[in-house]
Amino acid sequence: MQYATELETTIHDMVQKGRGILAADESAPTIAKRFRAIDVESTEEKRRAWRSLLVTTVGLGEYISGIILFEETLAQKTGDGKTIPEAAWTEKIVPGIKVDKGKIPLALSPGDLVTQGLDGLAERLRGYRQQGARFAKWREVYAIDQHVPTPHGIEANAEMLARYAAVCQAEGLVPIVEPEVLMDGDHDIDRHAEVTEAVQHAVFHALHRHHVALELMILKPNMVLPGKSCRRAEPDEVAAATLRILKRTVPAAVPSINFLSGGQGPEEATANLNAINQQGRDAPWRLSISYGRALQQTALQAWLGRKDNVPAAQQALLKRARLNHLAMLAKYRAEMEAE
Ligand code: 5MM
Repeated sequence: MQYATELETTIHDMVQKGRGILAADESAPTIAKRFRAIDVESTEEKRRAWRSLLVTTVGLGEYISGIILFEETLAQKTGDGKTIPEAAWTEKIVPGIKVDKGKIPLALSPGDLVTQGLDGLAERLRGYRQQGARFAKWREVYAIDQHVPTPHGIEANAEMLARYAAVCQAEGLVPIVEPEVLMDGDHDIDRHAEVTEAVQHAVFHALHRHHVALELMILKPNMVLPGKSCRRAEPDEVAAATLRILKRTVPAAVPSINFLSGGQGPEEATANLNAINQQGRDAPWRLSISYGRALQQTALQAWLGRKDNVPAAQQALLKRARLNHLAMLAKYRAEMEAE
């Protein structure tokens, strides 16, 4: 593989004990929704200010090894004139880029979704690399109801993820492969487990077909949880179900599994990660995070779009990052939230 050495270096810089990934790659509609919750209009300047705040948090690099950015952010600058990717790297946080173009219905397969963005991907990746991105991320989304995802939907999505990952490795960017089985619905944890197992199985089969080097990618899966309208599960139950499914489906060659938070509350996501690391001491992969909302939510609420709130927001971010760092080491306790 042409870029094997670069890919190995990126994996080395990103996959480290006690460090995880911050997902700050919200597309325009999603960041507008997050800002609306704090009464802030989503202008380019506000998005620049928010993402600058994240990457200029002093000490963040102790807990965070990678940040997923949105296309617009790659060219934006922090107050001292560094680009956002450069500012991230001053904390040894590897900058990466979300490269999918969002989900659409899968034609003739009612209820199934599929993600678009493969056309011209190699050219786009070359441009992102020049702007400082060293890894990429692509998300496929699977809703659950009685009829979906269908076996055909699962296969079609796996094919997309594998084709994306192969193009990334050919162009020298580490692929984060993100198949997200949604928590929305009233399904129980067993149904979520059943779908997650089928999805992961198909994804790894497709990655193999497309010659993707598993050592040079990162998996970003959902945890196995009951649907949002179902009863809540305790962290030990979530950890047992999640590890059971991942051990059945994810080869040991994958260096790291970085969970998405998927709508869990910040404390819930940290407690579940802690239980996963407690029960997963013998697991072959690192068990870490690639959280968006569960890392950013408390910081956004402290910021409220105001310059004078930047230090408080950075403290809030640092606190969540540190608590998740402890959860990666299986040393988190709920009492620490109040400290
Ligand atoms: C599932 O979403 C990813 C992880 O975020 P959470 O921890 O909040 O679940 C996240 O990287 C997501 O892919 C981005 O925010 C982009 O989402 P959109 O919907 O804007 O493409």
